[in-house]
Amino acid sequence: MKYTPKILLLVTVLASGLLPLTPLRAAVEPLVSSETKEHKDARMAWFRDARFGMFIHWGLYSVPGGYYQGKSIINYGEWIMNNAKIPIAEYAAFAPQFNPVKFNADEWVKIAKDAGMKYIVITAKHHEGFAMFRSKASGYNIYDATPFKRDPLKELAEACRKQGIKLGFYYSQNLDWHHPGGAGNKWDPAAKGDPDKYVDEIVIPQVKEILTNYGEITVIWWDMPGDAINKPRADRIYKAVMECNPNIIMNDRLGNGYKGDTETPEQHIPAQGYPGRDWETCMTINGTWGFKKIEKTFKSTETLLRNLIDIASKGGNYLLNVGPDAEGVIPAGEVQPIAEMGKWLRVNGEAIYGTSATLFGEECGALSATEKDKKGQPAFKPTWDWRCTTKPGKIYIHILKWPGTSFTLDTKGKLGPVTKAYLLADSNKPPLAVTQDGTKLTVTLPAQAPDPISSVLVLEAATK
Ligand code: H79
Repeated sequence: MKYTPKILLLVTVLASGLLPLTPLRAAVEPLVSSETKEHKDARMAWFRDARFGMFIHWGLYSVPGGYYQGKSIINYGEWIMNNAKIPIAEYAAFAPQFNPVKFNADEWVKIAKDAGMKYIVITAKHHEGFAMFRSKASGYNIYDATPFKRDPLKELAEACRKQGIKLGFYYSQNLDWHHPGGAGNKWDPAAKGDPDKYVDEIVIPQVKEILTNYGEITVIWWDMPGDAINKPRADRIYKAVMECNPNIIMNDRLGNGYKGDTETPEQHIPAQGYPGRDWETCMTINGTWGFKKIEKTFKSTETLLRNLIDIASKGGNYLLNVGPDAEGVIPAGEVQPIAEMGKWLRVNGEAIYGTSATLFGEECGALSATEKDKKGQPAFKPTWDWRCTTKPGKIYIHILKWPGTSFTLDTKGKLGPVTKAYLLADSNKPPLAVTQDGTKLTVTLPAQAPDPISSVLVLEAATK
């Protein structure tokens, strides 16, 4: 069926159910400030509850898997075309070799779900320019240019809907090393072209395809703004997105002053989060986003869980990446630690999902007096004793370093009398002894931590 954009907009708004019909977000973002706080809160609610999502980088780059002409190419696997300066025609010859017959959307979604992730963001098109969906706008796509002849995004969208996981799409709007007029390819003259034509004939039609052919898409994740996206082009792209789904969550990487809904720190966790802004740290489990055969070292469950807890304590989300291979299999080294995270979340998820940031902040660490970071600013030195998240009437202390038989906290006057204290991991949750002396709170703990990575102490008290 073919819908006109106006009808589509109405259908999307009606289908989104709980959100009020007006005011919609304006067609050009600087006017978005007219959106009421209530509307924005309703639009962001699922994202704020989710806290943990799966990023999937999957593209043609999984075929070379980090190798070109028998040599291992340094840096990110999805950047191989650029890093090895592979000519367009030669790179496109990976397409006939791409036949990921082991791809199983239900399995991928189950891996995310078992890990405790609430949403998936997958690369619909990365900088290489290859669409991972059936596209009428460009034949350079997985359905038309490979022997696979399937649309993985369609299968993923169906699996997500079945299993209750939200789906978002990453789309590289500026860098496109394949299509003429896209930015970034300075090594092959065939990339030269008119950026307006590129935006109007590739970006906008493809964005409309991914936002209308796959059911409700909840996130649009731009990346690497730059040359090809001047202000009028950014405005046209944004307008197209709003026509497709005015309730979508958009990140801060479209370019040209578009702030979007989310800050997107990459490969790091900011010292204090972004007070007053929604945010999401995206991070790899190994050293690459896109699959590389050479990558055999993966972050530990402990590191990943601490990151998730740290991020939640600062009010953010963790978008953790997996990079499936050319057969469509997510590397076991990535599945294993996230499955362990899921185990922890099944016991302790109450202290992560739908929580708000810490009442304190100093427990996260401090700026170094001597060391500088890459930008020459005082380096932030995290400490890993405990973190705090909150819900109305409850304070969760994530104890990372078990203190022995008692936990002491300076409440700084931020909570009222504690009416009950217990450990989330204790199945029958026997109350723990609590003493409060002014702002000094002491909780008696068992000698051994229930969980070697993090045990959650729940304090029931009013917060101020
Ligand atoms: O999609 C993932 C990355 O490919 C993309 N953003 C995430 C989510 C990203 N690519 N690059 N960057 C972010 C930062 C820039 C890195 C660069 Fe480089 C330094 C580009 C060129 C020099 C890394 C090193 C890539 C090639 C060499």
